Amino acid sequence: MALPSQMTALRAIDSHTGGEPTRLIIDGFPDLGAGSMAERKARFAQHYDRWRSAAILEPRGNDVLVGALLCRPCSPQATAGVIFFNNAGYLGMCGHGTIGLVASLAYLGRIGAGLHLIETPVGTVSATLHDDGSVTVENVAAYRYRRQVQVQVSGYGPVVGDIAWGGNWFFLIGETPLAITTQNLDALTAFCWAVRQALEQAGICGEDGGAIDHIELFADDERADSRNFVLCPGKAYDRSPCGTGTSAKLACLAADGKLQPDEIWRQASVIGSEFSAHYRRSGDRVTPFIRGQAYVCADSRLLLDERDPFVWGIR
Ligand code: PYC
Repeated sequence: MALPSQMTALRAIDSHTGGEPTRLIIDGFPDLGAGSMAERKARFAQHYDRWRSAAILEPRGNDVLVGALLCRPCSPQATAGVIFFNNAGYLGMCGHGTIGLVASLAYLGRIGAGLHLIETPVGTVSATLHDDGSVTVENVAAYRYRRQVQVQVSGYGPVVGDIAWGGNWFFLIGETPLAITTQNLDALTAFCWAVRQALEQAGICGEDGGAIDHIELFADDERADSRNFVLCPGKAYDRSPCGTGTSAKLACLAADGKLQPDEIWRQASVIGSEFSAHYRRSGDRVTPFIRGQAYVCADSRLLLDERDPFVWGIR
């Protein structure tokens, strides 16, 4: 159907990976030009940020959605480039989102089973689409930067956690004052948000000076090796076990000698979805492998009407 002249359309494929949604934009975005995904992400943030908010914020989206902009890759060997974004800004890498991207490209008939290279702003990852529809992401190298860092959290007292890189910066807390259950979502969110603010106020950041914008809590789980709660940068919690967060966890387990290379780690999320993960050594870092399944749940056109006062989202 032809659109009225005041309207622009974005074609979006929505999926969810273990309950965590990904909105893949495959058409209609402004051209970000050439260069690496890091360069294009910088251009996106500087000149086209309102397109992020139009695609992800209310009234078309919500705080939980992670956006993924499909880009032409630089390398002819790569299947795709991608820039991930959310309600608060941009992500370096996103594990559940990469699984969603691969499932969406398969739904579109653009790829088949096998190995695919995907360029992201923090490096090239590879993703294997299996015959059963599940996807294994070989993530960028992960590592623990600092062990057992103590931060004073207002209203909670001292909290201790590890700082690790899994494609984003994480603060991983083993001892939580709260049970990780869906009954506690508000309290878990408030605690993690307080930790995040305390880290910022104390000037504690990642090795490259980047904000530690993901807070991850762990507890035992009846079926999996561990259950987590991950608070994302825009204050939404991850419904999936978080691919980059599981990568950061693998790096900590490896550093502590608690998990051997190729040994399987089953990470459950707070809602009970699971990733199966393992790692291989890569110098002083680890290469994480994260396997999960995504389901496509919408194939739609987002319409941007220039007469709409909220055309760029409720910012
Ligand atoms: O799966 O890596 C991930 C992720 C990051 C933020 C939300 N999900």
